[in-house]
Amino acid sequence: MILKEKKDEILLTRPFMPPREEFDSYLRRIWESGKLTNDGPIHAEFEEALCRHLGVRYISLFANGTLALLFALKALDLKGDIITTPFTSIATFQAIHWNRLNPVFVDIDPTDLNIHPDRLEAAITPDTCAFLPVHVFGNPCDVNGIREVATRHHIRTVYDAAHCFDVRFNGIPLCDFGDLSVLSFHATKVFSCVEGGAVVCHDRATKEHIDALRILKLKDGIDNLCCGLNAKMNEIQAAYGMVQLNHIDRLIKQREEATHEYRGLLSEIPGIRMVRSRNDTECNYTYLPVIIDPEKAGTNRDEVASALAEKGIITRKYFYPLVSNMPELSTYKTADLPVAEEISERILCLPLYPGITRRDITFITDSIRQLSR
Ligand code: T4K
Repeated sequence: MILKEKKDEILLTRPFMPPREEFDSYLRRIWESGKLTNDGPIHAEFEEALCRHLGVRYISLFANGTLALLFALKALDLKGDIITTPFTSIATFQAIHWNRLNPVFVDIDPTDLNIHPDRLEAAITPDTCAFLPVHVFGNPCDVNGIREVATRHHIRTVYDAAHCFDVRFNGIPLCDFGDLSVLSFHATKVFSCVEGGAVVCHDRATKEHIDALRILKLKDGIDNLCCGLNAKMNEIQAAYGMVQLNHIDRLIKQREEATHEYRGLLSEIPGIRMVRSRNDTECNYTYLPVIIDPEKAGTNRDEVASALAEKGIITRKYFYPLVSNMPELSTYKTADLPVAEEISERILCLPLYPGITRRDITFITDSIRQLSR
């Protein structure tokens, strides 16, 4: 057991920094061409490369995941209520809010922390215009159940798949479900463009519509300036993404190995539960969320987070507080959300990134063990 204090911080995550020379070759092209943004050649290459890598037909790139989500909703021209989860990033709510839609929060399932199709169906009213489920921590929602409910009620589905790069469900890319699906390429994500995001859609007309909304440009004499907004990805972000693609398989493998290491060590500590992934899922091991049961663990989430912080171990309480509990949103609260409330009080994301050492994982888990009875 490693008991000594560590001097260096163990961050929640560390972005993979690709070899400089690989990025430099793209920078050279950009410097030579002088084309920095507005649908340049590397942007086009990156879209194609991503479609091939992920196994989807159409992708529209954005400056970040929040804007991608905002534009996915915008593209569907929705009006009314949108049923979503309170257990998510505030970004999910922001996209709803900026589209002047009303969020209706429903409770989550305690096993996968996602919203269940039965809950979605029970919350439908004549004002419901769409579902916005989130595949939290990259664990798939019940996509088939949600599709069945959505089809029966003629309701559009946009998935917040911010955590889902390279996740596959029954062999199908998870980001290919729903009418639209949205990825984030933020620096803290499995796959990064420094900042970035994407909307995945199923047909060319929808892609062209989304693309036209996110660029300040006159196209075929039609002006998109009024209902659109500048939200596109630039050439340097796209170049960074191209380089990351060369390494992503190995990076996910390293995350998988670290996750297994954690699983073995955490299973010995009472009251600590890792969120299980489904057998039918190829995971990307994006986060390392644990749920701490205070009765069984003899300590609680906040005590663990503080004690780890004192040792330089950086954690995050994703997602606490619940979006529905944020003071500015009190007018939206629609129902009791007991499972989401409890999970948000007990969840803690532990450090996980490619290259985290076995020694660090042992230090982290030993530090938690010391707190539990
Ligand atoms: N939907 C969902 C479900 C989401 O979770 C998110 C974003 C979105 C939509 C929107 O996507 P984006 O618009 O972000 O593309 C982070 C991220 O900013 C955010 O992307 C993410 N979700 C959210 C869950 O977490 P913070 O404020 O917790 O990250 P920060 O800066 O505290 O960093 C966490 C750790 O990573 C620290 O230990 C430091 C380390 N780090 C971070 C950065 C940015 C680095 O080592 N290098 C870095 O460059 O928000």
